[in-house]
Amino acid sequence: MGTIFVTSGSWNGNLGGMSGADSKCDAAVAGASLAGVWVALISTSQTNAVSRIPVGVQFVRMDAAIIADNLADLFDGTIQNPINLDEHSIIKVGHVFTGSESDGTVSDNCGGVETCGDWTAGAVNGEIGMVSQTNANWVQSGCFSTCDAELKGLYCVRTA
Ligand SMILES: [Ca+2]
Repeated sequence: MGTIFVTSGSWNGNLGGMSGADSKCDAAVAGASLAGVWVALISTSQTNAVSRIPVGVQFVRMDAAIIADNLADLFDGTIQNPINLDEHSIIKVGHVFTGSESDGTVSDNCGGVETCGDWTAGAVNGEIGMVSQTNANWVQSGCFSTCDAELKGLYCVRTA
């Protein structure tokens, strides 16, 4: 448990809701023949990302580099190494959809709820993270207004 990768794939903000985002993580996991149960690290207007992730585990990257010592450490505004390895342990650059603030709750700092319409897209705001970053920008790097256009990845977390 606790491994986090960034997907090699990228999509627009129409992820098919939270379940669709989880399915994209499942497909990446299957494609790389990884074990376990995984979820996408995203929030919706109804669910905070922090509530989807287990307490009491250490978070590591695909190469076992430590990301955070526990859930509180993951969402305290800094991580120990950037989450820039994909499911095949290949370095990725760019952004991911998170819909989340640095504390793992749903992003609402740009005048709405920045979840690309709870991941159904349309030209609404979505919060994104930058995979190269270890400050709060890893999960909250800005609101993004063209959910229906540009492509972003996802962070996937092993929860069991
Ligand atoms: Ca931390």
